[in-house]
Amino acid sequence: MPIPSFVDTVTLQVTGGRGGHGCASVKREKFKPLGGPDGGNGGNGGSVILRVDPSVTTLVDYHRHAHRKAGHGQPGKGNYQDGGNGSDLVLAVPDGTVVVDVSTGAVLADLVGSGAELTVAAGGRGGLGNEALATAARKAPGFALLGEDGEDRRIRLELKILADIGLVGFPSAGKSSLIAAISRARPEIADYPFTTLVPNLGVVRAGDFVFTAADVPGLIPGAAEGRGLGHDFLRHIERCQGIVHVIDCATWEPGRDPSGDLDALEAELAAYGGLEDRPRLVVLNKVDIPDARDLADIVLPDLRERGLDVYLVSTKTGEGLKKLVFAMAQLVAEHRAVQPPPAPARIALAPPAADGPDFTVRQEKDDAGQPIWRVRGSKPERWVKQTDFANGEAVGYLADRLNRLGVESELLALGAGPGDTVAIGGADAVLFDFAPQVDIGAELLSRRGDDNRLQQLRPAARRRRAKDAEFQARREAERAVGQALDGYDPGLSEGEADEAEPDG
Ligand SMILES: Nc1nc2c(ncn2[C@@H]2O[C@H](COP(=O)(O)OP(=O)(O)OP(=O)(O)O)[C@@H](O)[C@H]2O)c(=O)[nH]1
Ligand SMILES: [Mg+2]
Repeated sequence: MPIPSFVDTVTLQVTGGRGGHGCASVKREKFKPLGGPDGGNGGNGGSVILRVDPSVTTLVDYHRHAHRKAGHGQPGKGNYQDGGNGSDLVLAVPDGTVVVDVSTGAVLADLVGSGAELTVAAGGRGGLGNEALATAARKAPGFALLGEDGEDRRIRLELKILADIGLVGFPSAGKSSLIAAISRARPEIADYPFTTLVPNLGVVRAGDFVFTAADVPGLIPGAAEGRGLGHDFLRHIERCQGIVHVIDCATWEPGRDPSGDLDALEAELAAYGGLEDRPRLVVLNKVDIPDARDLADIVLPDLRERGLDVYLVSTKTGEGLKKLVFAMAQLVAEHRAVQPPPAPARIALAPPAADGPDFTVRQEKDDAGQPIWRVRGSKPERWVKQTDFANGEAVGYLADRLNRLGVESELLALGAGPGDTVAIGGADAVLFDFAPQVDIGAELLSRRGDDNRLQQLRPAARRRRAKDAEFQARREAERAVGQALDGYDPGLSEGEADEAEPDG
């Protein structure tokens, strides 16, 4: 299929850059063997950003390259060097681009006004290096955090033409001919229906006053049910300030007459909805043809009686066009006076509101019917992605963070037992065997210095303490006896005293 010259809707895959990994490194200096951690942080990945550029009028470029990626962040390096951030990818889009998330169907933004922008795929954060991870309790981390992947999203861009006046009519009524006659736009014109498949925009001058007009593909009765080209393209006239009905007075089609055509068009607009408040003008076209003029003269009083503003024109001879253009201009001017055009809106895609718990735990069953504890939450899921599972210390750090957030106590409270499967995340979840603190060890599930095993004495120490206590008691007793029998030597052997002395 040849690439159309005007693409008004396109689907894009956008991917933010990956964050650079943090670096785990130890400072090396002559005569200073243990210089401490000096690994720098990874740079953040670049984001994919849409920005309105008034000089861009179509989405055709996006048709060719449907996958757009921003730059990756650089990894951190030793000697405190942070990695560079990935470069953002700014995509210029036309004014009036609507951005839809394909997976949810939600409208992310309606980009109006020069410079309006939207971050559609945020870059991943860079991982912290071991220098940044060092704390008083963890002076020399032997690991660093991994950079996160950038966001990846499928979006659809839809161009809603921002015209002041929208021309609506049956196929071949002369809408494109009218645009061509009143502006410098040169749309395709032909005597077969549905010549126009995408809207044409024209800039119209009425004296000093300038406004824009756009035609849309022909409407036929039943468009709301999908007949003809359907009525989806009516979105282009949603933002028009006025609607002009273009009525063909020279059609040979049986059963059609200007009044009936007008009713059919209004019925389709009503089925589309939301356009009721737009002022209307009615154009009776092709009056250069004698039969058409007769017909126009017949229906004119009837239409005027209905309160409509009607113009007899011929796009071929130019008759009536000047009056029509000034009527359109007046309509636009009146509308602009009450409703000044909106100031360029700067839209940023806000992260979802961070209320509610940090994480949730739910019990599920896997395919084999075995219980799985699923942990969801932005923090735990992000932490898992930052973890280098080949590095035990990094895994310990992860366990430490999860524990501090309260994931482990929540699991225990809900009845999870050692060896149960814990999944952190959604479809791409990482699976763990649940191993509460005592089974895994201090390094993995508790903060340094907090390990409760330190509270329990080691067997050797316990034996020594017991022996010491025994000795002290005997000595006390002997001293008491010695005081009674003055001058008596208790006869304590040197070796025994020595053995009781040291303690770890
Ligand atoms: N005689 C005469 N013919 C006209 C006039 N205006 C348009 N036509 C003819 O009507 C036919 C259809 O005109 P278009 O401008 O393509 O009609 P359209 O409404 O854009 O049609 P679609 O794009 O198919 O919906 C062409 O053959 C034009 O030459 C007019 O004022 N007088
Ligand atoms: Mg046309």
